[in-house]
Amino acid sequence: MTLDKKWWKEAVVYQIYPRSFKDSDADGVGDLKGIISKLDYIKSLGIDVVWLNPIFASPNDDNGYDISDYQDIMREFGTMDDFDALLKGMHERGIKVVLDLVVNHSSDEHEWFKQSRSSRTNKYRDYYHWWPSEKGKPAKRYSFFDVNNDAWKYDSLTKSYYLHYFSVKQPDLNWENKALREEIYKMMRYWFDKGIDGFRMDVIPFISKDTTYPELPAQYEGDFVAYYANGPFLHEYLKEMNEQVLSKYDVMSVAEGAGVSTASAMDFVDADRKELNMLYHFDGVSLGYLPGEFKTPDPNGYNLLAFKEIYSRWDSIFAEKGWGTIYLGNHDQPRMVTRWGNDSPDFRELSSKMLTTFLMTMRATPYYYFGDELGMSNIKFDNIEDYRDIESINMYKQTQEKKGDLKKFIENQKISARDNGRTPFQWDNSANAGFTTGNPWLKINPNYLNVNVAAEEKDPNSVLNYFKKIVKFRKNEPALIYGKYTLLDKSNPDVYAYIREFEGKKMLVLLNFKAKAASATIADIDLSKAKLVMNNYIEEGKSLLDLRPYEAKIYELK
Ligand code: TEU
Repeated sequence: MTLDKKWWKEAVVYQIYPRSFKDSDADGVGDLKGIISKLDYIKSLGIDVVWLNPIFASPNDDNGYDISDYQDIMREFGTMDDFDALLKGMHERGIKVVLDLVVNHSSDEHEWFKQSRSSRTNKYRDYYHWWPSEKGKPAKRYSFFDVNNDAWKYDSLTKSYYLHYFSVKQPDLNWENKALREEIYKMMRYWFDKGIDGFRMDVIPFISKDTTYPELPAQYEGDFVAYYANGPFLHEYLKEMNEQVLSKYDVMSVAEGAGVSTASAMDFVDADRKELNMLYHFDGVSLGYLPGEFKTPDPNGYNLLAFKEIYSRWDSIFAEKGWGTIYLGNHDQPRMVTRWGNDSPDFRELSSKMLTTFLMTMRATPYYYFGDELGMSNIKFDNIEDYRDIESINMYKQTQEKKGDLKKFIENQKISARDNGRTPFQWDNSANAGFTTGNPWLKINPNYLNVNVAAEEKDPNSVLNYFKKIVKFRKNEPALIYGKYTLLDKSNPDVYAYIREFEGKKMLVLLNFKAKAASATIADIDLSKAKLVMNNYIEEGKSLLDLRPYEAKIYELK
């Protein structure tokens, strides 16, 4: 295997949700000046890249994923001068900055859409997807956020329907229109010329549409997401984007790979295809939900054997070329310790460290979500009134309209809702966890009194200090970055065991995913000279292959 070394393969990416990181002007919403005030904290983590969720002008129907001006900063977040200062501050600390490219759709308050909907002959009409009503209702398309999951909205001004895969205020942009694509490339160059280091590309697999809008083809059998991710000219557009923009800069690109499988992933990230560098998949984070239900956790929890199969399969496709990503949390996910670990008082810290060990020892670029380094957990709202996320609010309305079980809906959302991962960052045990002196836009987890930066910086055995330690360990250990991954003890239902090896060096990773003692079975590997180099327990355990609840161990094998 030829080793195609790249900085973005060796990086640890830290995702900041600006709305919830730090508020500097007491409006209860995080902002860029707030991030600037915490640059030294970010530096202290030892990470290399910061991914900021959308900071652009937006009415915030979907918290910034509905952009009304791609070259202006969201009013609540500050000004372009603030952004320039933030970028400078990050670069001075050797940290790269990746922004969020949301170009499958814009806000309906974008000037382009205002023009487009004003008349059927407006020059911006074909920047979006329209269906004239005299042709009847167009074929069903699924909308993630519409109360009726209907992706066509009738607009009386021109007696036409427009397409919106997400909320009604997020009309889909028409990438089949070259003039629109040129506008997007121009905007990307604007940000790259300012010095940003890459883009995370929001649902980029969805951008190409068959503009005859046929009925869902039979081979997709109700699987709209897979259909959306297989538009007719998707890869032509990504190649064009690379040729016209990405290839001109030393930058990274990562696709949010909704609808992308191991069968299609290389179409996006095979370097020979000159499209994108990386993508993140949804196979892992979808595990443990009941099929066909809205984000309904399986009462039996998730199956570790399936978890191991998914992450091993995604490693295997990049064995020779391409490159993977690894994450367990982001702004669309609940907190990883609640979803994948155990947020009870006995196990929250141990299982946070165990999950972090997994993320930092796989052969993929880790995308680590802010707050997980503290072991922040789900807030588990009891009332729909506490939610701010359009997805939770509209799906609750849908359940109400369908006379569904609202109590069950709320119970499910305690585990799976996106707002669980969006509660304000917990800085200290002062009012509002030090996030704001105003009224926070979203409630703060009451556990901030002991789960916070100030407390954990002082505790050598905190989740935070473990995070810093293992990030540093990974960055100094090429075997954990480029090393070959081999799954061990495949059928073990409790322990995830694997080897990472590079240039003769072997690292054994043992992770107990359960709240009980468990043992690994490892044959054909000489463990006689194994040296423990990382452990999430303070005291070393009694034997190498026996693990205590949620124990994570890394051994260097001579
Ligand atoms: O997410 C789109 C997406 O497909 C998944 O995140 C998921 O299906 C969605 O969150 C509904 O559960 C991206 C952004 O990450 C998300 O925050 C936005 O709401 C969405 O696109 C629209 O821009």
